Amino acid sequence: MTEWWKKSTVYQIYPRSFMDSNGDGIGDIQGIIQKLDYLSELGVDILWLSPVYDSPNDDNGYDIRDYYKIMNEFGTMTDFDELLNQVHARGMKLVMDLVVNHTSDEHAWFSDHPDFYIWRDQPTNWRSFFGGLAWDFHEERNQYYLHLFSKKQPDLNWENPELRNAVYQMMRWWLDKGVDGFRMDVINMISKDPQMKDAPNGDGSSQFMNGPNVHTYLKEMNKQVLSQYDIVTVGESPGTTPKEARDYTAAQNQELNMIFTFEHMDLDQASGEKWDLKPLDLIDLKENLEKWQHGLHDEGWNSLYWNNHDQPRIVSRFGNDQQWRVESAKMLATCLHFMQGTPYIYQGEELGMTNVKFGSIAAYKDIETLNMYKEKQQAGVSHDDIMKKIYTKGRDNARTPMQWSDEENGGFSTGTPWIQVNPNYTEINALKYRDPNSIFQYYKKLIALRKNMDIITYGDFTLLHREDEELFAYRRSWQDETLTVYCNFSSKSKRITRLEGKKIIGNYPRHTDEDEWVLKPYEAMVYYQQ
Ligand code: ISL
Ligand code: CA
Repeated sequence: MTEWWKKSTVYQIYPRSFMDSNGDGIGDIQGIIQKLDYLSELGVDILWLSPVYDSPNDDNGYDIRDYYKIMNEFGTMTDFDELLNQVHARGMKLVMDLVVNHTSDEHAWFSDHPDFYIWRDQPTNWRSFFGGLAWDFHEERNQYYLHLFSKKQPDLNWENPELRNAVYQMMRWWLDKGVDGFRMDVINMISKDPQMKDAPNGDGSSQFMNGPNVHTYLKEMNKQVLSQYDIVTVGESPGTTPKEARDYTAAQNQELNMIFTFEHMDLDQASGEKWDLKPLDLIDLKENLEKWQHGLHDEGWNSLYWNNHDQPRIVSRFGNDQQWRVESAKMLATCLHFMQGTPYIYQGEELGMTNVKFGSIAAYKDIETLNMYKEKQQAGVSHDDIMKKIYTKGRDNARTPMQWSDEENGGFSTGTPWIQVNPNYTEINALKYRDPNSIFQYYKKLIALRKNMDIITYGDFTLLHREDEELFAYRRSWQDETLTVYCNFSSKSKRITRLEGKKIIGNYPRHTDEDEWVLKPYEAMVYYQQ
């Protein structure tokens, strides 16, 4: 089968916040259908939907109650089938989120098939990702069950072959319907070390991330399901090194096509805790991405992303969301999209949407944020200090509704949105997406260039100006072609030496022909030479 996904760009939709078609304040499938022409115009190849399955929404759909049913708030299976047809009719593909490390505790399996879950008489000291102990006591059974995430997300027991078969059957059901692949939620956590033991600081990750049988299970899944279809797979895998990533993604291993890694998302934290804030050192970012570019160049494949529904907005994070918002949004896009791998765009990134600062904790909805607020407050951290963490890293930064227009609620809903719209919707919205200078049009060009230039897909990667703390520059080379990418990550002007060749894209209209060139604030430019 061809590796078509190597030339594709993926667009992630968080359905709850994308477009509300019926005024109940919650985005839905008909809303997505209304916006397909917009996405098609952007030129993306694959749409990835965050979970749309039936769920009590303890974690916004990442707690699935029924894998075979669409969440009522989002619509019906008929709406879903229409969406799939409409996506295909536009020559795009549709990828589903597959959440099979855990289910909701309201899934029928939790009572009918308790042996599908993980039970112990005594808990370990592991902490859950969402705070508190990762074990909860179940009265009837008189035992503890494991939940790496919320207590309404019990972990599945992949040691049980019956459970694995039930998962594979469900995957086949969706693939037979015609979906084009899966993004697999925390798939590197499905195999737990059977000896589960207490861990320093309650961090049990070495006993469940990339655990003892994970490759056996993925090879089995590949053989029984994935290899039978022409699809794309991407595994979400926190705590994974390039070596482990090769094991998951090298073609001959027959597991997954690519994975989401996290190292570059953890560079602005001072410790293992995401809320322990630290400013980004650009050299760390450059060296980290260089390591991944080299690590997966000949074997395996990278996914490229700055944003998703769990991360703050990149323009507020590594760019400048004030004076240089448009410039820095385009610069960040340039920096990412000329690397080797499959790029992912998260809804609103193509508009340069920013982080949000709600004054009151009551405006926040994310379980991770709310649990953290309570824990820190109990530990004596001041309200202001906690809010600063939320403003910088909270997941709701990415989850405020899409800003379609300057109308009420940013054109997202005629009702009351489930989470407030970022008040900057009056300035930042999709109304002028056809303006040739818009961020949207810039992304559109990047997507088209990737399709037309093999060097972007196959070329090798060399970091330039390694020591420079403000400039991210690199070269791609393939056969007799080279691409030179220069990105200024600062609001200062930077003098550089003249680049040879032809400029193929940049976020400022001009470039001088003098011997000494100056990069403007957040300027990005790419030169092509043959
Ligand atoms: O979001 C995180 C930190 O802020 C991560 O720890 C995140 O929980 C982890 O990357 C796993 O994420 C995925 O699984 C979670 C879900 O809450 C996330 O939205 C999802 O992307 C549990 O299903
Ligand atoms: Ca709705």
